[in-house]
Amino acid sequence: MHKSKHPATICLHEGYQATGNDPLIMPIYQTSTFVFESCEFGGECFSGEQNGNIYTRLGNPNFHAVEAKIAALEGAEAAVLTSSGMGAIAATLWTLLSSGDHLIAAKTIYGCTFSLFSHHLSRFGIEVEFIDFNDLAQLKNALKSNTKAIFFETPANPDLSIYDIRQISTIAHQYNSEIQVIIDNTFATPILQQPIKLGADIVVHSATKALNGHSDIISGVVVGKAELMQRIQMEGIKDLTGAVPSPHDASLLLRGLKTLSIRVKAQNEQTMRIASALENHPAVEKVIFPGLSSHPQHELATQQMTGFGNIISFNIKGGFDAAKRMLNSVELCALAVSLGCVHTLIQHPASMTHSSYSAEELANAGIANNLIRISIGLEDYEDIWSDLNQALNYSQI
Ligand code: LCS
Repeated sequence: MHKSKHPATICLHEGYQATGNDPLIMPIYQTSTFVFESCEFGGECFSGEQNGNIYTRLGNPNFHAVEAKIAALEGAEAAVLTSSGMGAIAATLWTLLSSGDHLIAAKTIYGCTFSLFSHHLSRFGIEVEFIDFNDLAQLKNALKSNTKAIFFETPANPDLSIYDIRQISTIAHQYNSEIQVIIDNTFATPILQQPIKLGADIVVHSATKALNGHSDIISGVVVGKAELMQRIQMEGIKDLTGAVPSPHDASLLLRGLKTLSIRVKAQNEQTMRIASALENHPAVEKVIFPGLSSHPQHELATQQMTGFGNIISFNIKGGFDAAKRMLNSVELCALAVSLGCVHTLIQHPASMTHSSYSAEELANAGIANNLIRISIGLEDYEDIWSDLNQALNYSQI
């Protein structure tokens, strides 16, 4: 399909288009392997001379449909589907990095990504340096001849920091055009932000979140130049991690993606209203949401994104005890990790999603014990607010 279609149309039509007597909905290719019409054809599929299906760890028509849709949404050449967001990140880094290389990462990122970077990559001789990407002097000082990649989330999990993708990519590429700028675009989704168009090289997603939207699969995706995606597929996924999704999960993701654009827009609207209501609640010390003028990078978010997303973090008055009282008294909102889906989810980053950070690392990353993160879903605004309001009131008793 032509790439200039609008996002809502791409969400529905890209990747699989029924023609003739085809089923409207793509069938599920629930198979581990594919039959070769001849020995010669099989060999040519392996050598890359033929584009045929081989074995599901190397690709599957359901994966290709999802990959085409997400690549088109991100304005990129290609995408590779993985079994999880962590699979996407690991497959990318295992493909790009070798012992002796240097990775520059943001100090506030999802807990398991932080754990991979700080505890595990070092076991394989990779040096990781954590910085604040809003301080560009720190970035300039950190760049070295062995810097191979830069990694950050924007908005970041869970402090919703916004980083300037265009400026950071320019600085990195001016230093060395080979440096791969990797953006985790999970919070924004390609509906709100397209990092590759702003100069980044690679986008990764936890497709478990808004891309699928319904909390019924774990999945991930890597997006970027076709040649590099081919390497990530054939090295990072095929040989190094085996982080392959199932055809059934790919089919669920293909379905979830059909409503991505409309879900994101509807969730954005009510998240803005909830953020404003939280700002006026006496139990709340501070609301962190890029759509509020009080957010330190509100202007940048306005330029770089076309909406502010569905995640709000806030500090509650009364410390960890008040946070626990609130989280234990929500009724409609689910006390659960994950985000971006149609249900409203609420959780405590310091003891849950970011528990792999030590107390000192949490303080350095700005994740306090009274910080609560909410992912606003598609329930009616009045019902979400009524539940949050009663839980906030109860937290202060
Ligand atoms: N990147 C970001 C920004 C994430 O938030 C997550 C998971 C991942 C990558 C990893 O994706 P997964 O392997 O789970 O598909 N974040 C979670 C969170 O904040 N709550 O639960 C999971």
